[in-house]
Amino acid sequence: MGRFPVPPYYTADVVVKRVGEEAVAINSKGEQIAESTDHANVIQAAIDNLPNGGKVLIKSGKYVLKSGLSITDKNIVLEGERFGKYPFEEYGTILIKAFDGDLLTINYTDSDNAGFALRSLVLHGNKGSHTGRGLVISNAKYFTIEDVTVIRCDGECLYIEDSGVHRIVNSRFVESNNHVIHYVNTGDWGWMGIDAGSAGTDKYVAYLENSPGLVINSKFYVGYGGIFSTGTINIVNSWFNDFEWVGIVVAGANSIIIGNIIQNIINSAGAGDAAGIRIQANYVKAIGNDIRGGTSYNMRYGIYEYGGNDYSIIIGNTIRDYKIKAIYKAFANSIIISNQGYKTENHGTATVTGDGSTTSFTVDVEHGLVSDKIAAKVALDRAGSYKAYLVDTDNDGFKETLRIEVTYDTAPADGETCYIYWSAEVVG
Ligand SMILES: [Ca+2]
Repeated sequence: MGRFPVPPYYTADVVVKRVGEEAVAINSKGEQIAESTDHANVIQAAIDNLPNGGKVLIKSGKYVLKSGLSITDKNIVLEGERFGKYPFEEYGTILIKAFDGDLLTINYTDSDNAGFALRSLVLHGNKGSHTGRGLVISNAKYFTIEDVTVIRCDGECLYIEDSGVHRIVNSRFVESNNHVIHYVNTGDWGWMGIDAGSAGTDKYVAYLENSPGLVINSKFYVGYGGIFSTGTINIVNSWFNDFEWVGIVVAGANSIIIGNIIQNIINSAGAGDAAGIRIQANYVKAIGNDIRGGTSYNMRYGIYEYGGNDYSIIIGNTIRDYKIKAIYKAFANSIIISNQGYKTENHGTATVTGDGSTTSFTVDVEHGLVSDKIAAKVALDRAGSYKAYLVDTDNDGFKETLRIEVTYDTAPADGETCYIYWSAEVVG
């Protein structure tokens, strides 16, 4: 194999490309630094030849890896060419795993001097044939993963431990026999526009241990659960679909779950606590989420409070298709108001019709609230007095009726309609 000139539009320190059965690596002087039918060796040689701050561009094509790739203590960019169709497109850079072990490992001795970027790559794990994880990162900070796909891994597609500040943007992590994404002791991260799904049996799409971060405009689907987080997490405007037990488990205090769509909680095992959102930490806020259990599925609760925690704020959620109750309140000091599917406030208008002589009337209204520990207000549209109290008219132990006894100062005229305005609110 001869030398290949590097055209000036290759803005990289080393370019790797497929030529026949081989992969070749060419440096910025146009010198070929590696060539082999063992494509992993060529890509690894390209990485190893790079100075800090350098970039490897792996040209579009399929590269079959017979061993794992690693980046150790190097601040570099590893970049492919944008992939087209998912998953077996002809126009992108695809690294296909043909060995047992982790596909790409990145780690640093000193996380304060860490930092790298991965862009426009497909890491293909081949989970039916080979064990191991996809992308494994340790002790790193200040990194960016953009337009990267990691698919079909036997272990986690993305595993990050003991790491810090980073962003993952417009990337996909799909199909694992384990959790699809797994973080351990990794904080200050953000995912924006990621797509992750198809976890292994009883596994989560994202399992986050002591790893606080932010999720925005992302998509999670198919698994035992969507996200499980023991660290403080903010999940904003994201979409969760098709889970066996739960959409989101919030086990980190002060987390905020806002504006998400959570749907299709299957619960084929019939778990008594299957829910859209499960809150098991203090000071969690669940605001403006749309939770739909799925009409043919078996979600028990929309939002479920669990354990010895407290002080949730649950406001303005829309909850549908639950089997037992929209919200299971277990905490003494939660604030739960203005949720669709879980009425804590209600109001209405009742009427009585005069006959010219009667001054006292009794009307029953159904308050429609989730509790019968309520306070009510009443206003009459003409002078008079009233008393209002709760009654269990059907003797089922729940006082569903607000009874209002009215005595007007003067008898309404025969045929006169008098209006009684009421409102009621749960207080316990
Ligand atoms: Ca009743």
